[in-house]
Amino acid sequence: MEQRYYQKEIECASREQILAWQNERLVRQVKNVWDNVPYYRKKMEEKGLTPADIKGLEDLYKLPFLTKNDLREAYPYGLLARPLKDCVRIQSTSGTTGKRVIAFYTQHDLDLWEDCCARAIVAAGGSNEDVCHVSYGYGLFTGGPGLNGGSHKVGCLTLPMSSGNTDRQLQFMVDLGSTILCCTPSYAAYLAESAAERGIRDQLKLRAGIFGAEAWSEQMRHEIEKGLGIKAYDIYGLTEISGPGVSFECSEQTGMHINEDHFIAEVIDPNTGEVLPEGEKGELVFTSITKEAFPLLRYRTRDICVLSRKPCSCGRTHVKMSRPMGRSDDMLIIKGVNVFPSQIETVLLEQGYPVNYQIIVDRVNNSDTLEVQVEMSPEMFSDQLSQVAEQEKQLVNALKAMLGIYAKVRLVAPKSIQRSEGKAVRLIDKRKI
Ligand code: DLL
Repeated sequence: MEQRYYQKEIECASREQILAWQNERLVRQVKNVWDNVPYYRKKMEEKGLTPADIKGLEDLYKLPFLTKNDLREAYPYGLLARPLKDCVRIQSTSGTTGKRVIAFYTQHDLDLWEDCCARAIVAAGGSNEDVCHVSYGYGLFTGGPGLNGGSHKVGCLTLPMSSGNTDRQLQFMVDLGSTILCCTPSYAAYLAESAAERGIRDQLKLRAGIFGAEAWSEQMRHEIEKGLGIKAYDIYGLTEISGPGVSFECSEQTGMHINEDHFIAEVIDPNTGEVLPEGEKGELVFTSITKEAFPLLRYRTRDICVLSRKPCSCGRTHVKMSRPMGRSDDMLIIKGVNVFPSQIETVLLEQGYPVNYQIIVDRVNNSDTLEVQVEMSPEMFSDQLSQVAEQEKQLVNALKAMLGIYAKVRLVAPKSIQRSEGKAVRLIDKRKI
């Protein structure tokens, strides 16, 4: 490969080499955290551990987990492993309840984060020939700054658009010939819809999209690819572990390669904490082995997924994670049944509905209720208004087959559900209000 930012010697390293890096870096990181983070040292002491007990990867399972709760307790500086004078940036989560999560970065941490994003852009075919249009939000959210830094490293002409102002987004895309689009999948779908409405779809030069930060399905990928005439790549990450680029898709698109030289991934049983073998579904846990300011050990992401070490045709050897199949804390319990919002989206898209919907959960007379409001496409709206009742019935049946419970379905007029410029808000659980 010609690209300047394809790190072949790292991304295609042998398994032995990767294990050697991880062993050495883990031992060093445990010592670093023990010496510099009293909060974590106390957690280790409570388990009767000292750094001498962690000799390599085989001892990783002994270390205590960290959870979002720990981050709240230690807020804001309690998990910092470097003096503030060495830190140059913070980023923060978009969380609306409780204390926000704040992650700290040294210059070295920013560099490695941007490297990870650069790898993702190159894996999506990006090079210094590209015009990279970054429509993730900038500011505290990691999406904009992460992809912006990665795009610079690859040498793309970088358009720091941030989210919102859709007319201006489309105008720049046309005028500057943007070739790569980075944003949330829901905003990509909205941009596709808006381009079609303005009749400018043919003037776009986009060929790839790097979409993540929220759950999206294979069907949604097809919708976006069709709407924008691109190949759509998934990218995953979380603020606590640096931001986007913890893992990313390559041309094979059978999972996202985790940057294993920086992050050790485990999948655990969310109920018992037991480490599960490769191929089993469970909660993803990360240990950051190269970060300086905010190194989290065994951080429980709450994202449910599967790891795979099957060889990849792209040549990369880093382990792949499936797209998250929901979050263990996003799971709804409705009338005692476990429901993941992603299951509802899958049904809607399979039945040919556009991606705009809202799930409303409530409790009436001590019983849970589930309502799904789904927007009709303009064609459905004008052609088949008389058939609405019939279509709603079909959807009720399809949802029942997937979820095992009754969901009330309401087909609503085009454009009546609010569009999102960042992460879409698709669930309103009135039981919690
Ligand atoms: O969403 C970082 C990011 C920005 C990733 C841009 C990709 C692109 P947070 O706001 O901290 O960070 O949210 C992290 O978002 O635990 C997942 O539940 C979810 N998430 C992130 N990427 C994906 C994805 C950013 N590709 C939380 N598919 C994570 C599904 C995702 N869920």
